[in-house]
Amino acid sequence: NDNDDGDASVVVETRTRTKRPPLYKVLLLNDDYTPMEFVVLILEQFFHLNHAQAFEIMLTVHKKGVAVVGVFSHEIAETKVAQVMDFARKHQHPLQCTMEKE
Ligand code: NFA
Repeated sequence: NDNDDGDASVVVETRTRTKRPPLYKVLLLNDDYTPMEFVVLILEQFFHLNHAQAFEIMLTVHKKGVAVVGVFSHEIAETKVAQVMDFARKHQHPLQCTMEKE
């Protein structure tokens, strides 16, 4: 009656691997036609950057051709890309915005 009668009290511990969901970089691409002020406006409106940060990133895209404007979950990144592409299209600017896995 002391719980030692052959009952195989074996505890099997399985290791749980907790993996974080992948993150996605949202990229803005340079072109020759979209006005600088329009790009700044987009960065302020959709990425919540202050004017100085928005201007700085706009200039980086202008000079380097591309820049990361933010890192998000897949769903948020897709939404940002869609918002930028819709807004640019609405104003007939060729601005391109894409996402890629980090
Ligand atoms: N290269 C554009 C211009 O000279 C400005 C621009 C910056 C466009 C960043 C797209 C992205 N008007």
